[in-house]
Amino acid sequence: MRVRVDGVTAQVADGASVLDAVRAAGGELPTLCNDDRLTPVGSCRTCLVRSGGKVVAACVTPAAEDAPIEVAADDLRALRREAVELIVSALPSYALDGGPGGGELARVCHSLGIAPQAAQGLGGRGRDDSHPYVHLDRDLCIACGRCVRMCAEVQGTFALTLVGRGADTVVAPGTGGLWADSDCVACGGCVDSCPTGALTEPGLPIVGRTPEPARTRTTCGYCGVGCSLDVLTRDGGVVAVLPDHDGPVNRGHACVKGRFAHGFLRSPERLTHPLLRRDGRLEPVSWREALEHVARGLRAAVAEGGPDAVAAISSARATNEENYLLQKFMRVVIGTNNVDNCSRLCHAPSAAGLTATFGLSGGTDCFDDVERADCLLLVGANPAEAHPVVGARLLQRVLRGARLVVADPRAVGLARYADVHLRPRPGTNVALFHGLAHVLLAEGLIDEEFLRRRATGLPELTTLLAGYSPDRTAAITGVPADDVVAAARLFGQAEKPAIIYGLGVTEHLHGTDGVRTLANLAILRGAVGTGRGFGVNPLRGQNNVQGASDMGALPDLLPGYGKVTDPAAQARAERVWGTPVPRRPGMRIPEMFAAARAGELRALWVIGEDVCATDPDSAHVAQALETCPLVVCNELFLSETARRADVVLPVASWLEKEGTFVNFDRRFQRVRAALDPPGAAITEFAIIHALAAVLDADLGCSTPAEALAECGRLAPAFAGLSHERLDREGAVAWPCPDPDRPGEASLYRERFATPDGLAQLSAAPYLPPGEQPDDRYPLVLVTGRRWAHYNSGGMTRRTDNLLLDSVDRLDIHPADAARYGLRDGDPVAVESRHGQARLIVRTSDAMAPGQVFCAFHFPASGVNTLTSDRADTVTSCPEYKVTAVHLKALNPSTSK
Ligand SMILES: Nc1nc2c(c(=O)[nH]1)N[C@H]1C(S)=C(S)[C@@H](COP(=O)(O)OP(=O)(O)OC[C@H]3O[C@@H](n4cnc5c(=O)[nH]c(N)nc54)[C@H](O)[C@@H]3O)O[C@H]1N2
Ligand SMILES: Nc1nc2c(c(=O)[nH]1)N[C@H]1C(S)=C(S)[C@@H](COP(=O)(O)OP(=O)(O)OC[C@H]3O[C@@H](n4cnc5c(=O)[nH]c(N)nc54)[C@H](O)[C@@H]3O)O[C@H]1N2
Ligand SMILES: [Mo]
Repeated sequence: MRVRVDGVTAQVADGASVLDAVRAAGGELPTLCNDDRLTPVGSCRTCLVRSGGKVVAACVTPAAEDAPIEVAADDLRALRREAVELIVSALPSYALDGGPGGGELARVCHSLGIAPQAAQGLGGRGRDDSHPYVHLDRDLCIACGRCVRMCAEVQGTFALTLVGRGADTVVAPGTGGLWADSDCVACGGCVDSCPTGALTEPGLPIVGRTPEPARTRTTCGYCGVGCSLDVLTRDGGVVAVLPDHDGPVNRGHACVKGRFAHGFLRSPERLTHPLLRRDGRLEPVSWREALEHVARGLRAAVAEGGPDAVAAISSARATNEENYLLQKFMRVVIGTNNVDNCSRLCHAPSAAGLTATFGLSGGTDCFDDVERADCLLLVGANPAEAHPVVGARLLQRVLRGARLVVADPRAVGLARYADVHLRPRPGTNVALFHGLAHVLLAEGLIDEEFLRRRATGLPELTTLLAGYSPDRTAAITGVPADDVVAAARLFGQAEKPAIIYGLGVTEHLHGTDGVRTLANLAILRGAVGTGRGFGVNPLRGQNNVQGASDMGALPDLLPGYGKVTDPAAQARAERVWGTPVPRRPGMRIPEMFAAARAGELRALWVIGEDVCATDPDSAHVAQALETCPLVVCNELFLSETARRADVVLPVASWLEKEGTFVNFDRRFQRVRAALDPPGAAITEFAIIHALAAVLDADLGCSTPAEALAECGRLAPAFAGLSHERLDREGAVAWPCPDPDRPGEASLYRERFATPDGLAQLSAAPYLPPGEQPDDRYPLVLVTGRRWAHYNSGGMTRRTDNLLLDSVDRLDIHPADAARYGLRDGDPVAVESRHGQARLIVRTSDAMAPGQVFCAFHFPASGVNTLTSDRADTVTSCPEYKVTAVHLKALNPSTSK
């Protein structure tokens, strides 16, 4: 549509507002209550213009071809000035202290010629500084409602409201009372949107004060969402971390971890020197001494047990380039395939299941496609807490009309918005998915044309599904038959269904079967590889768990997923590396510990994984480390694992190094150093090179950029990627074989990448979980995540997130709590067949009777002494989601 603004013509999209038209024509128009991320409300009158002869607020008025727009006329300027003067007059004198370079309000005032002295309010409404990250100065609030809309329309928490009347209107938590006691999940959206400084975070001074902080664009190093962030630094410290408005996944949003949890950087407990165990104690030593000790230990291990007596656990927290270099070190310098990463504990079943079903080891589609989905099937994932930015986008999709089916034993997060909430007994997914598939088939809700042309395995599956009627499914899973039917109909009748899933599918004895039988549902509907649906997408966990595996930090796969046993893949690697690569697949993480306990593993290098806190059956893990003659640990802190190591190497964190991460939907993004690492800490990249040098080896690729380039020569899927390209384009998805063509964000439009080009339906039968409750251990413990802490908690416990959540709690249904005589806040001993943990009781209606839930963010509580060594039969991913336990009240409330 063509619009005219003060005589200048411009093109805007249909439905554009007058404000859009003014901007398109290059006009300048101040705004206050407007934020492009939010629905406009037109309340502040700062953007008054004349359109079609009438004075209107530009942000809420649709532009029209036949309505010329006037902006610059003197009377309009005066109107705008009066509107803002009125707002400002009620504010205290310090409101405009930041000067013209200050906050948004100061800039607007400057542009309208309003002097700082216009702020003459008396104030006196007070502050709320109760929350660690969000502070409120009520006197600066102009009731524009941006924070309230941010909380509703972007975050979806609905924690804020406007209270009071007229000039006294002010933002407040909807629960009344203090901010700290509200539903706020500290995403920071309200602070980012506030134009006046009424909402601020501690540490972030009024902008405009000199010196301006330096700004570094990077990718978040917590979870796999891959939020693009701007890190503001000054004097060697972080001033603030702000979401990038153009971030491909986060689009101007963030969460409590990426946005606020950076305090660990300056923790006095940060490791700043290499440590070496002498006479049982870890003592600071020089890098030379530490590395020579490691080199001697590695040589001795190889001399005594051969190269396979050495193993490394690579880090999904570290960059692609570091993971690439480590697996190259193990394969080329040591000569073993004994390298693995925490994908083993997490989404190894996704990698195996999706490869078997569709051909590639990653989600099938680009997350943006979810915006078109009309039905979301969210299975065993709690994105509201574990992937908050994705969770927020999913919720907005639902609020705008998509149907939602949640399959999770707990009523958490998005479940309260679900059309149908399926609550299977933990460990019964395969039966549930077959039950859903049974209904799709029985009711003709399948895409026969797609199944004929693009899939295989239907006859076998059809035979199997005969045994999974809704009633039989209900008997196995505990989900009412009617709910199975209702959910299948919602999914089956949707035009563009989407499957999004998490660890509730993978961390089971039959996790790979779970992934494959879940994928069946998308195949039956023709909702994958057709652009019609959003396919099948795991919410991968760590910031770079996809990348660590992509880079070949796996015992059976080389960079780019060539099998170590495949002569063609071997030949490619050997051409690039110039040395033979070991042929025999290496050990997986649990096999490494078993080999250590058996005395066969003589050196273990653990990089950025706190195996003694987060691997299952942790008493046995500690035993393995005690038996292994050399344990080296790269860490930021003296973790449970570092404590037991012989050598501890201090490393740079994600905010202190260069490289790339791959997020959950296969996008490569740049990671950039915003700070120097503390003390003598250096990057893993530098450490691996330095150790190779002490061993008289040269790994080549001296910079991270060169390492990614070399990986691209070895792995065709990454050949089109480079740091320089990512600097230019921001994010690029793999497969990306060609530097001149975009990456393939949505896969399989022509054919699947399986050997026959077809999607493979799975007819795996339901098999029961490994752990079963009995009379002695009658409850089922599910473990998972809480929003404020991250995995081992090594980082988040060293930030003010500790003020948001300070203990590991055991969630329990009120009826079970009553049976055990437990009340909220009581300490409780949880005992399994493997160990004992100590937690604090929290009764919760979100729990089903007979089940309890806890996280594992406080190693001292001992949660992973409880979990068993049972693991997915295909990939060895631990059965973290099912442990039989019983409870013992430690301090019965009757005695209080
Ligand atoms: N705040 C925070 N965010 C994180 C992390 C963190 O520690 N803290 N960790 C990151 C990592 S490494 C990962 S892998 C991701 C994990 O992200 P998620 O996969 O979302 O995490 P979990 O909470 O472990 O498990 C998800 C859900 O599975 C459900 N579940 C358990 N058993 C079953 C079952 O048998 N069937 C079904 N259908 N559901 C079941 C649980 O009730 C739980 O709600 O989060 C990442 N993000
Ligand atoms: N009971 C139970 N246990 C679980 C799970 C569960 O659901 N239930 N989930 C499992 C899953 S999915 C995962 S992924 C694992 C995660 O388990 P871990 O990987 O052990 O946990 P993190 O806390 O993410 O990170 C481990 C350590 O890495 C360090 N670190 C951070 N950045 C870097 C870096 O750049 N370099 C180095 N060298 N170190 C760094 C941190 O200080 C921290 O101590 O936990 C698993 N454990
Ligand atoms: Mo994970």
